[in-house]
Amino acid sequence: MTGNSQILPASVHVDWLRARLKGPDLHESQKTLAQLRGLFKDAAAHSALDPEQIVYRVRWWEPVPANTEAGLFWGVTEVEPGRVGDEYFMTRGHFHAKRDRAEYYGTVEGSGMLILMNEKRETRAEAMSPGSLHYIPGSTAHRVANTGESALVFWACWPSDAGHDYATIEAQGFGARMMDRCGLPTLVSEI
Ligand code: PAN
Ligand code: ZN
Repeated sequence: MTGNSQILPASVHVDWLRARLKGPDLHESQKTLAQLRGLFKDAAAHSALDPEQIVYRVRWWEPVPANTEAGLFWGVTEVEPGRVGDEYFMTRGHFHAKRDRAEYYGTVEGSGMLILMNEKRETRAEAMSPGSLHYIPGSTAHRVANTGESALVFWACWPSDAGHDYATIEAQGFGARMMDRCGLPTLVSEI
């Protein structure tokens, strides 16, 4: 065989202008309003909405098995525009199970807020707009709210051994919520 047998086509491609991932063996998940019961503050507003409404979709690539030490995953999340009462559609949010694992987010389309909370429950937000790059340090829970009128699309790159701890957020939430206040996205403390 010639040396060319070592040259393989890339298996996964990114449409950089729209961020979408294409390739075999990608993982996909989506969350509907029904699956996000209990996430939003206004339960009455939640039950008045179509339970089948999709809030967000994730497509991601695991080039190495989950929990592989020192590997990396790449994913793309699309959060639909919408609100439950005054609260913007958002992802569930999580700490990484291995607390010290960091992550990058990069915004491609739309506008939103990256909500970050440290282990002392101190909560802050970074504005997301096309091109914005966000470093999420270890020990920092992260959630994204779509504060715009169109889909919010961002890519993420995280360690393959990070894991996801959803239970802590399900039990305690974030220290603040991203709410529409007179048409402006506002971080409203839960305390
Ligand atoms: C992202 C998130 C994705 C969906 O890929 O998993 O945006 O949010 P939830 O996982 O909170 O539902 C990431 O942060 N990976 O680690
Ligand atoms: Zn993460």
